[in-house]
Amino acid sequence: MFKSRSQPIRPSEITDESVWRARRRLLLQAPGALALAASLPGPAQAVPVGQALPFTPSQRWKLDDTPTSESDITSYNNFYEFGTGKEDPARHSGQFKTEPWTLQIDGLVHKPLTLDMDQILKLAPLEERIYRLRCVEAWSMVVPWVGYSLSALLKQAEPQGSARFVRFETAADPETMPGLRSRILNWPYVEALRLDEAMHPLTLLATGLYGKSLPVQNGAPVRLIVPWKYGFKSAKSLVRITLTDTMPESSWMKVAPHEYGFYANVNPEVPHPRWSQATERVIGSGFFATKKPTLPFNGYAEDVAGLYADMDLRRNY
Ligand SMILES: Nc1nc2c(c(=O)[nH]1)N[C@H]1C(S)=C(S)[C@@H](COP(=O)(O)O)O[C@H]1N2
Ligand SMILES: [Mo]
Repeated sequence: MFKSRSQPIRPSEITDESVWRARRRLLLQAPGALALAASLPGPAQAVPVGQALPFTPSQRWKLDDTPTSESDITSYNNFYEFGTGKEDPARHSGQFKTEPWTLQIDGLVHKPLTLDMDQILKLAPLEERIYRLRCVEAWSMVVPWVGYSLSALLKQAEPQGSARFVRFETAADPETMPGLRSRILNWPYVEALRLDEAMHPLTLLATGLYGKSLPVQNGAPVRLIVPWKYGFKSAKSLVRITLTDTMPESSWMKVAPHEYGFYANVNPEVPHPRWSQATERVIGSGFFATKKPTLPFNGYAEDVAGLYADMDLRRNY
């Protein structure tokens, strides 16, 4: 049943991590795990926030680090459409409607698509991938996302030979997003990737976290996750994906071009103009927050450094 988001999520609805861990062990052990999970009440037209999703744990992308607690992941957010404070997105997103939802794929493609959430969820098998999310503000989290490679979706649309970039546009509803009253960014929030970055298997189209559909504050119902780049590239609540032949201007490039470049690859050697990027504060480590050294490409250099082989990463930040 679709739950009206005007009511706050009760603590009892939030899966305790131990439950998630036990469920995950079960999924890892059972060979018919996906079939079993798929027999759980499947997504109807509506995609309620916090609904269990059928997934198989990724064998390839799973950090050994302990995931950040679900309560930290869902209460410490950047989602400026709902305000600039870390607690604003959880507090002020109750009116936002994630159903019905459509995601449009257009531009330089042979097959433009308009998909509803049911179609998005069924387009490819859902995987759980445990990624690090590194914000440009020098904090990080470890998040068990649910989703599949964005490439699966892009392939369905059949990119044309002339396509070189992918532009991501996100929801902008002034009625339900109080942050739009602020001019801190110009709305809608826009991000972009080069086509080869967008097609890289690490680039995730995420529909859930901790085994359940995304809470609004984390980008419901469907968002982008690009784990080797600063978090701002990972656009939330996607409504449109457009393939182009020219480099799109992202919202952050527009507002502060000297601070936020197109690439935004995590790079501990290139400080932000106002602070260092050499270390990061690990969210959830309590009052005595631990700091850890930031890794090139957020630890994914082996997977993605080849994409930038002949580029000066100091200039192309
Ligand atoms: N539409 C939209 N997407 C967004 C943002 C935003 O303000 N609006 N903030 C970005 C930033 S700066 C970060 S760090 C991540 C945070 O994702 P999380 O709240 O799920 O941890 O979302 C990114 N995606
Ligand atoms: Mo961020």
